[in-house]
Amino acid sequence: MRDLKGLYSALLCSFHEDGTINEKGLRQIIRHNIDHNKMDGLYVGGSTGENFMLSTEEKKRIFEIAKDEAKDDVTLIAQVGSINLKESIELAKFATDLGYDALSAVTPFYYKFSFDEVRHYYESIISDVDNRMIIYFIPFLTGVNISIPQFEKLFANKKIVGVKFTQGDFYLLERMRKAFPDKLIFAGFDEMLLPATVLGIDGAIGSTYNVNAARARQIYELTRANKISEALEVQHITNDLITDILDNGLYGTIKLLLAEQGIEAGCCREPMKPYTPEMRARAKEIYKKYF
Ligand code: SI3
Repeated sequence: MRDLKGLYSALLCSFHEDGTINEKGLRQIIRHNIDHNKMDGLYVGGSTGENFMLSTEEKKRIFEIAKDEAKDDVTLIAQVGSINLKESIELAKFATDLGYDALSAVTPFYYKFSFDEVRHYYESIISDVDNRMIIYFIPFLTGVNISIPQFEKLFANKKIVGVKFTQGDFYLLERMRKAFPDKLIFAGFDEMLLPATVLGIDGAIGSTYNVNAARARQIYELTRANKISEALEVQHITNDLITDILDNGLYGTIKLLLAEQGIEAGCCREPMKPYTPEMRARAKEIYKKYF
């Protein structure tokens, strides 16, 4: 069984202007992450992949393309979460059959689900598949919080091996590290990679790693080697870059930065807006400034 620890790019999906998947572009992004960025793994079908705007068939096609292109070169995690539980169960089976190393599922969102309902959701997704599950915990987008005693209940299921922790609460992160030394914790905020690494994470999953992988690797390795001031220098540059990316539109700007490197990263999916000339021009400036 493959070790899941390490740094993952949250995989972007390339779309044509009409919103259909640009398979050639998607394959180029995957190869770039493996060959150039030297990532340990890819997190496929997450927020960065614009997953929650896609049909079931499109989600399956992206899982297929990623596995076909990556083969066994890197670790692959399939994000299968959806508020349509039947779809999540179907996608979990599909990704497991394709040979994905692990599954992940966002907490069910939009409705105010009770903890028992959240627990039922995770148990149902994994009950019929022989695979590992990483909880995708991102309360700032889902509004779903999970307490330490609730995590303990979820982690009682041996198939639930970890959490993608997209949260800026370092007290909670420290409490989780102490409470669950044998579970995997992946940091989800690229701008907080250094402090999360200090607190003993097992890896990180990020959108900006698609373009900023070398700096992310430096931050992670320098921090683990206790070279904190050197790591902080790199985190400062990284956070200047992330601030500029966020100001210009997160996923679109990362795609435009990839396009500067000759990758057909394409457009974002509606209702995300098309690129404006100003956004394109700003992305070129960002590229010149940081790369
Ligand atoms: O599922 C996903 O693709 C992720 O959540 C990846 C990751 O946690 C990113 N989160 C979101 C919501 O995009 C971060 O990498 C984030 O973009 C970055 O830290 C900038 O804030």
